[in-house]
Amino acid sequence: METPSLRCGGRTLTLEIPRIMGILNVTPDSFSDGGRFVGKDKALAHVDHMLQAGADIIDIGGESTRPGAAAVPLQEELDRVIPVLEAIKERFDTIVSVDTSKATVMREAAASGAGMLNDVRALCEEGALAEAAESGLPVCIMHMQGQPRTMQLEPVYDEVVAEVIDFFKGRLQAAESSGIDVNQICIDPGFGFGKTLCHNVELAQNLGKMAAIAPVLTGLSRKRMIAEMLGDHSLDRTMGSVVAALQCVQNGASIVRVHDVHAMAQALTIWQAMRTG
Ligand code: 7PJ
Repeated sequence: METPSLRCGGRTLTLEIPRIMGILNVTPDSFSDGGRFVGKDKALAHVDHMLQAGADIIDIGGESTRPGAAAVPLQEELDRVIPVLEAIKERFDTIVSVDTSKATVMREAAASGAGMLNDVRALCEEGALAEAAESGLPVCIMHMQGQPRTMQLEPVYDEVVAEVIDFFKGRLQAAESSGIDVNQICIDPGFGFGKTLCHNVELAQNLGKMAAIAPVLTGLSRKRMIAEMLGDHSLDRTMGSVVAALQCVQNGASIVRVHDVHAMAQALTIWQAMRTG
């Protein structure tokens, strides 16, 4: 099989080795680095740090989707994301992904040099399929049960893995019908988005089945599931997150979305060296 690669605007990202997507939150309320990178200078300093540490993609998010979070108005999301995106593109030669569900944000992001779209609502919002098609950019479509405000109240599945895979098949068809090149799509099981710890673990164990459909992206960095597995919500989640992400790679993930790029990059370097000799 040919190694998949993503055409990210002017750059190509091959997926023959695992890739790191570094998280840049530009929300005032994000759970782990809330408010820290809202200022442009701080955001740029953090991007510089993540790129030096080995990030292949920078993922900017202006809508908090943590459990319980409220919706963000369009203009506010544009004001948070677009100036930072422009500043990054001006200063760094890297692939910038934009974490959004809104068609207008996708359009503005593509016009401002974004190299990828990352949609936790899998292009289900009005106009999103058409904007993604128009942009020609790679898209990560994520599975979520419910909406952020209520999704963790009582997630229920008969067969979590089969249901998530069926969802991806449906969204891939919808994307293709809208003119999106299916080779430009990554899929993400959406850890913590309407899932219990058991659901999350079962999905992580079955990433290979998803990787047979499309390249898999996973994000579990610093999430509650890490604290739950450690049995302690007061502990630092960095080490747990790195190990969990590495296990996702082992199980078939091509891209890992992380806060702690330096630690992740070290883990992947050692993993590669020990595998390939
Ligand atoms: C994810 C995301 C994820 C993708 C967030 C957080 C919450 N995008 N955006 N996958 N999570 N593709 O980072 O904890 O898991 S926001």
